[in-house]
Amino acid sequence: MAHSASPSPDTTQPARLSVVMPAYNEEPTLRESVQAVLERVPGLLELVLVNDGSRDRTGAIADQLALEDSRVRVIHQPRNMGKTAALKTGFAATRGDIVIVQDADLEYDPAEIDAVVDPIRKGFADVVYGSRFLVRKAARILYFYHYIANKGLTFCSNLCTNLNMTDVETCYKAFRGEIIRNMTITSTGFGCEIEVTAKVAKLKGCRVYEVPISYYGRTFEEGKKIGFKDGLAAGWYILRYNLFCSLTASYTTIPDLRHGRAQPSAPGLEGPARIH
Ligand SMILES: Nc1nc2c(ncn2[C@@H]2O[C@H](COP(=O)(O)OP(=O)(O)O)[C@@H](O)[C@H]2O)c(=O)[nH]1
Ligand SMILES: [Mg+2]
Repeated sequence: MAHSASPSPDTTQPARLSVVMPAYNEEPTLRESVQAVLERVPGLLELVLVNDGSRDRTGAIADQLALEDSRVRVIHQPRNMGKTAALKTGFAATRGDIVIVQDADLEYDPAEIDAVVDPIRKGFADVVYGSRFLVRKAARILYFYHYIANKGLTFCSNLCTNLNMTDVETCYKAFRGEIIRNMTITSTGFGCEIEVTAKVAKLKGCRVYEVPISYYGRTFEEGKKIGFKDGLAAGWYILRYNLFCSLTASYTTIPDLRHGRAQPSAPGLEGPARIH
């Protein structure tokens, strides 16, 4: 099915979901992560798995998973290029009405994806972030300095975007497909978290929501890789993408957000213009 920059949602069909999973040396957790997505995500159209030049068996496991389930599509980056580059490749390959990111390391539970994308499915949101800092269920207690760094980055990002977010660095970012597929992404490393947020904020009329999620964080010993340098880079990206990047430079085609609106007609999120 073709996608344009401004599709009208088909209100008779359930919204189809693309999950993008970047994976770099995730041999121990990849199979379980993929299976969790396949089993626990309703309305899953495809899982676009991007093997980011891994040096372990990630690529071979990914190919095997694609043989086992036709919803799994694997893309191999020619060499390790970082999470942002992997996501960029993955986003471009998606075909779903809704696109969400899922890391390959089991820090986030795919069973919660349905709740994260729910405001988009119901026509209330264009973008939803899963927040680890809203009222939540289970959350592993980990590094305090990471928490401070994350809060600091979120605060500075909010100052520039004027969006009152609680967790800009979250993995769970969900978008109406035409928004993320039309977005230009030029940062590297883990820069996408800041860049994407800044570019979403530039879109007039873009309705951004947060949904509380659980967080099963891992330690550096268990494989966490993001570090101090990534935090510094994020600080620079906040300035670069908020102050020195225009709306037209942020999108190949600026998505038309007039479609798919819904107004609450009753308590809860039931609205007349549900996407499904
Ligand atoms: N660290 C790192 N992660 C990558 C890279 N390419 C893809 N990824 C994937 O990006 C996701 C997030 O990585 P992780 O180290 O867990 O970062 P964090 O959870 O944001 O601290 C995982 O699924 C990684 O496998 C890369 O070059 N470096
Ligand atoms: Mg992680």
